[in-house]
Amino acid sequence: MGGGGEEDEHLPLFETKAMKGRLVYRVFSVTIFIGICLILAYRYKDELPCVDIFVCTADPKIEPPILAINTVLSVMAYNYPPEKLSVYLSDDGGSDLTFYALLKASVFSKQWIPFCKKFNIEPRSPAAYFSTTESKCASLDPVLSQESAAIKKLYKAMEDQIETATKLGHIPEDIQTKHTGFSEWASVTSQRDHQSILQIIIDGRDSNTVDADGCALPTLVYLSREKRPNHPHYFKAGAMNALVGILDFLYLQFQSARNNQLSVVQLRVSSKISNGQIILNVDCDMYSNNSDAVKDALCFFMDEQKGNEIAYVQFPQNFNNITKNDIYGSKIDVITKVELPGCDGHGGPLYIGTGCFHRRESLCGKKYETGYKFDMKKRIEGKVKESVNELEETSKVLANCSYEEGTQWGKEMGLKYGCPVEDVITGLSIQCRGWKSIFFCPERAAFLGIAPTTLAQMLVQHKRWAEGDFQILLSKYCPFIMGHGRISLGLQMGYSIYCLWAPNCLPTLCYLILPPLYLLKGIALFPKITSPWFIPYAFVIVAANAYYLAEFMWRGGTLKGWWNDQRAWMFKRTTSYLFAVIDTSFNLLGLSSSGFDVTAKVSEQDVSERYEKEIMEFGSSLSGMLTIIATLALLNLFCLVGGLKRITLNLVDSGFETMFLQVLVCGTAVAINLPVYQALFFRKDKGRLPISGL
Ligand SMILES: *[C@@H]1O[C@H](CO)[C@@H](O)[C@H](O)[C@H]1NC(C)=O
Ligand SMILES: CC(=O)N[C@H]1CO[C@H](CO)[C@@H](O)[C@@H]1O
Repeated sequence: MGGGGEEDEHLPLFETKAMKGRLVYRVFSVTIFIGICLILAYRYKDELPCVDIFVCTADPKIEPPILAINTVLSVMAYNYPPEKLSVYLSDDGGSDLTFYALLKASVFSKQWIPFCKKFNIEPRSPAAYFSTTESKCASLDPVLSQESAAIKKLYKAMEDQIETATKLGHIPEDIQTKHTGFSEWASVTSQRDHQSILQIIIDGRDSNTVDADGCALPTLVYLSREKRPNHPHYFKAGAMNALVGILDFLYLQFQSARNNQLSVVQLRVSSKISNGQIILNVDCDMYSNNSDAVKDALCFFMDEQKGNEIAYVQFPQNFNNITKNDIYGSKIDVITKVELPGCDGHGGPLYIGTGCFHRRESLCGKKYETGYKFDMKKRIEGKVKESVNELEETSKVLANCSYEEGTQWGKEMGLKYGCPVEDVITGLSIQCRGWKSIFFCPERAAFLGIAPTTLAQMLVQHKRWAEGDFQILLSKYCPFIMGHGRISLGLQMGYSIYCLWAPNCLPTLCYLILPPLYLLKGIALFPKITSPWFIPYAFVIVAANAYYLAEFMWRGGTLKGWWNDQRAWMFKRTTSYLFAVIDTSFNLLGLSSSGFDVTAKVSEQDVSERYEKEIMEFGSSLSGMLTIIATLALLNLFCLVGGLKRITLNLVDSGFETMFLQVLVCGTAVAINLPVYQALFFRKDKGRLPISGL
């Protein structure tokens, strides 16, 4: 000790430091927790509940059958006892092509599922698997590479057959004779006018139906509910409700209405066929990227202490085709990594319509009661003794138009009708009935979908969301009214972030129109740089943007991605949100009713190429929205040039000092609009902005 020099003597003998990477450690402990849950789940295999999976598709042109069956195959291959898994493809397009693709997929699944389980491959959507890991596996394991090549050949053959039929537009006669199901289409006049079509393609109860390894297969059902021109069909909410249903509705909430018919009215297709206690719903473009996701979700529902109050477990919406700098701001990372976890802390996230596990009862309208305990093991079986054909016949009627007449479907039961974001009000009502929900955002995405690849797709999608959320605000479902006293104030505010998206268009439009016009005229709108009132402006501008930038970068974004995100927000606000406000106002005045636009999931070759090069796709359609974007861009450019000229010619009193903020606002708008000028004046490709079209 004494041997050290002067300086050494003053050094402490030990010190305590906060550990770096506490976040990493927390994530690590969560994974260990999940691991332990999984081990428990493994130990109690018999106690696992049955899970029904609904895959929803709406239009075979926009969402091609091959996309839908890849999702179906990925969820059929979950690491979960197949006899406890049932997969329903809800085809609102009523297309025999989709049915044909599903038949093909059912045959292919007999090879695909054992292959997945044998080599534990991920992801289990064949298209995704063959496009990613193929090259890697070839060199590693000779057995795997050989089998993989064989499976790939089968997959390609199936894909070819489906694509040939899709190109042809109908199913060839010789194929039609191979399955009686096709005869249903003889009486289908159009997508909007047909009877219920229900086919149990794989009957999980049948011990003779096994995969190539002799293991059981999950039940696989094709459903296209009845549609008639004079019956409202309520889009996805209607499709989901035809499936949901409940058999063991013991609490008789609606008994006053129709006591004796109660059990009949609540029954819908899946409750009749499989009646799993847990329901997972995914959009047809969202394949499973983690074959253990079902078990992960069950860890929440099956927790002894807190599991009983959970109505749904929402996974974030992730995308597999986002480019590095995300030109359309699709990644919504700030929403999924900051806002929704925030809602989670206040009672639970919104239900966002896809990638969500539900407790069947809460979705069907049950109120939460303290002390409620549901025995996951207890499963009330449907009439399983019926033969497949009988079961098809008796289940089919449950998807008919007339079935919902005079019932609580769409009101107190199932998904709510009458709003473009039926999922959000459905989630809100579930929470108002006393249930909690969980937002689960694992590092590895559990579901991967397709993000918009053109500006038009993105703007249309956002118009629907913003319009739906704004309608909620103005309706009796307003979070502050309906949620008052039922959910926490924090959560009410959480909902209002989205409900207030649409009216955001007004201030944005003001900032994009007034400062440039006044700049051109030489009239000052903001304080001079030398004025003390300049300080709060400077502070708000710098601090708010710095904060948002930091938040964005912290979540793994790039600087350019942030800039693109700002542009995407500006476009959404000046077009999608504006149109949402206008349409909602018209709606309130009873002038028109809104429709539901499905966003296209496929794009032309050259469009994809431009998307990958991160060149914005304006295209020629949707001219209303594009006209606004181009006009605002040109207005700002013109006024900036005019205004700067006026300042440099000293036509304004102490020019820059007075006009600094206006030049800043206008200049930022011009900088952010650069791709618009490029598209207007310099680009020659098909994705440019046709000046003549404006
Ligand atoms: C999807 O799963 C794979 C593992 O198969 C993983 O490496 C990848 O990171 C996941 N994708 C996302 C976006 O999390
Ligand atoms: C980068 C990327 O993966 N892009 C893909 C996104 O999805 C579209 C539509 O399926 C594909 O065409 C792109 O190649």
